[in-house]
Amino acid sequence: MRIGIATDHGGFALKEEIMAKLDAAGHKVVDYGAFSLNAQDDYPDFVGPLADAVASGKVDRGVAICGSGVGASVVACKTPGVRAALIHDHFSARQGVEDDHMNILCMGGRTVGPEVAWDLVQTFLAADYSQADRHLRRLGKVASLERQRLKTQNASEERPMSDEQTAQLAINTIRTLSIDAVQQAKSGHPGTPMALAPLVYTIWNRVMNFDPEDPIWPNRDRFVLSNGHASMLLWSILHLTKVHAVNAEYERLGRPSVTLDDIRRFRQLDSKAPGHPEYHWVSGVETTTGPLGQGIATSVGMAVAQKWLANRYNRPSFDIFDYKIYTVCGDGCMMEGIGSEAASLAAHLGLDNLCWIWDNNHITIEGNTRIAFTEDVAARFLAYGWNVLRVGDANDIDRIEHALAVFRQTTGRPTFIVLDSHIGYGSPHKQDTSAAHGEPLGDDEVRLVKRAYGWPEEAKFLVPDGVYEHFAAGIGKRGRDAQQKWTELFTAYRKKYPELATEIEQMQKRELPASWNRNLPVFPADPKGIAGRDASGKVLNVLAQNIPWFLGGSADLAPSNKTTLNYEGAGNFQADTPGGKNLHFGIREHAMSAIVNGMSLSKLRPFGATFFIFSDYARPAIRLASIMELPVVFAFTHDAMGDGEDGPTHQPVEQLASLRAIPGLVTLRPADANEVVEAYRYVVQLRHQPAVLALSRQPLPTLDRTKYAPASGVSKGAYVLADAQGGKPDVILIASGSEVSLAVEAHEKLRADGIRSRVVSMPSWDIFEHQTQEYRDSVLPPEVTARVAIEQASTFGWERYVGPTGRMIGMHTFGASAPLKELQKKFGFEPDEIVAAAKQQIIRRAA
Ligand SMILES: Cc1ncc(C[n+]2csc(CCOP(=O)(O)OP(=O)(O)O)c2C)c(N)n1
Ligand SMILES: [Mg+2]
Repeated sequence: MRIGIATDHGGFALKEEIMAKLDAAGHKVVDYGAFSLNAQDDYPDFVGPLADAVASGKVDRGVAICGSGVGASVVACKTPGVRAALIHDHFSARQGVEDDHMNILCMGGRTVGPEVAWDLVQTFLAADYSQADRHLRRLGKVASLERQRLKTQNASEERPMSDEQTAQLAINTIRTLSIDAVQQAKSGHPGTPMALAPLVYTIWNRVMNFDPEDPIWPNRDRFVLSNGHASMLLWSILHLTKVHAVNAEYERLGRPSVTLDDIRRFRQLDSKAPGHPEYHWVSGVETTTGPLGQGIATSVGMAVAQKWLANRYNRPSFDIFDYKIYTVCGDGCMMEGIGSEAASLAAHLGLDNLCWIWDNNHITIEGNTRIAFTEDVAARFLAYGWNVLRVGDANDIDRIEHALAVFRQTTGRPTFIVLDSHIGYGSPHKQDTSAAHGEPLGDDEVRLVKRAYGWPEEAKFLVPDGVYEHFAAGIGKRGRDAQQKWTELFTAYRKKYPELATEIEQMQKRELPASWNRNLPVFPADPKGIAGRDASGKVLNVLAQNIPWFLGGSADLAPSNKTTLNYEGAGNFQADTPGGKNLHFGIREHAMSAIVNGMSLSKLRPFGATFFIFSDYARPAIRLASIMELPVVFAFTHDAMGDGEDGPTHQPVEQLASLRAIPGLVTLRPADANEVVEAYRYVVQLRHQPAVLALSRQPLPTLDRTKYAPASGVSKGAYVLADAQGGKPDVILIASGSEVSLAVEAHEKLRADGIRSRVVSMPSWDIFEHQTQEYRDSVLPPEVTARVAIEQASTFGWERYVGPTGRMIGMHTFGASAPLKELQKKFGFEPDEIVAAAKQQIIRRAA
């Protein structure tokens, strides 16, 4: 057994003797002092720490001695969870444990001799708590007295809790809510909330300007939990600060975002306390996190947005946008490549409104980070150009607060705070181990942890009196004051700058300015045509001029993607020109995609661009944009074999299929320049869906819309572009993008051969799927089963439109390095192939 022992000068000699005997008997003895015989020594100085050690489970039982033993027992019992008693006799030494779960034996050094004392100690150690019903009942009452005392401590007029004590109580409430929720759910991550509760407490209650009653106030400080597995931190703080719920129409609902009941139902269906932070599902969550690294990268987009918004809208004496972004992350976020990309760009852009706090606990799932992660992270961030600070103790809220103050005073670069912490803080058996990361602590350990926190051991989901009030007086008041001040400021701003104010209001509701579609180009018929990317570039330049908050850029491919906004005054977004509308993401597709998500979360209308093949590098953030329902535009060019000579590594094959599989994502592959215009017209009006545009590298004929159907059919996802004359079609040719004009050529050839064919341009499966059955049947009449689909991509999934007997002309392998013409021939993307396939279909049907 691990035995702690303590005394003052009154029992010094006895302590030394007992220690020697315990040692000889094979116990592990921890000496809490006194360490020499000195009449100035006072028992509280030694018995206090012993009591703490027993309560926290660091030692199993304690022996406390002073002159009479009275002082020692008085001090020991001050610690919640300690049951100490002054014992003189053998009977009480046993019974104290068996009946009353005594965990510290107190003796008088001047009243019992060494033999009796040793007999008492041995009896004490040999006894076990009987756990008989009556004893459990009594102990329950003792615990309830402790609990009451904890509750009333703050309420009591005579003995108000100090700020420090209340802060500690609030922090421990976050911890214990997290522990209880994980325990109840039988799944989740308790260790990091236990460690980071003081950090989250400090950011929220002492620093952030955030009004719990108005969690969508535009100038609120942002909090991002990038280590999303520690979601109980968020649910606890959203609950304790009484953040209100808001609906999808941005209406405040007047009810809490997260109730205690939600927390009790952590990770259960429909609970507002899901496994990971979910934007859109829980008000007060600024971004969905869980895939490590995404949150920190997204927060860079939020910081970019703040800089841009401040530049456009702030005026002398009108700091409409001056918010900061606080991002908490773990080792995982530091290891993921996307984090490095984002950190590098954040420093380049001098984002001094951005603060990342790294939970440096040296623990991930497989154990200590020494097995895989030994770099000097702080040095890395210094090298990027961040302001690097360190707080050596995650429990030191004053130093955390100070570091955050340094952040707010730092200009020209983002701030990185290394926070040394202990995962599972307070857990005697799990602290500093990966066991604290992702599984419930277990009932016994929960009790020990609560003991360590001075918490009633049996209480569950306890919010002690005074805690809600404490948050109301902190963030509640500060946030409300700031929000009200801002609202007054904005009222005056609206008077002085009505147009700018209207822009801000429209943007916040994801509305568009009245003239958003003015001057959208119309392309005349042209057999040579224009590349999808070129048409896209023209549209982007119009939209960016019509919609002030429409902006974006490419991952170093703007000249190829044709995404440069080159109209007068568009400018580049850089540290010293934060009003620019051209972002240069560098060759960082992962980060770019998360950053545009962050910009969209800040209500800008961003676009990001790269080659379609590298959508693979963007997919994790595209997926999150879909989950979060963000209207981000991804403009991906070089959408198929058009990348010719670059070969298979640059030729997308499976990308369309995989993006079409993402729920909620609008994927569009326009067939000609006018379809490009219509595609943008459609996606810009989306308020809650991201969109991918797959655009051609090579020129595509601009179809003659007097001869064929108008391109506005794009808004239906698929439409009849060219139809059979004089009766219903014998065969339907369905194509997207560059293959549509091939299908039109085939259609004309078939017509010359007297065969009635219909060409369906199908730029978007997703949009088409959302049309009425009637419309879909009108485009693809079920009775016409002779069908050919043509698309320069994996045929995966086309069965749904050509049916079990239809033909698919697509890619079954990777591409090859060669000029496009040769590739088209090699892989069968030629009008004659389509004609042959169509005829076969008709013969098959006839047979
Ligand atoms: C991209 C990604 N890969 C893997 C995971 C699975 N995962 C969740 S938490 C975790 C360990 C994270 O360690 P750390 O960030 O240090 O968190 P701590 O355990 O310290 O809370 C892993 C690998 C994930 N969520 N995201
Ligand atoms: Mg860690």
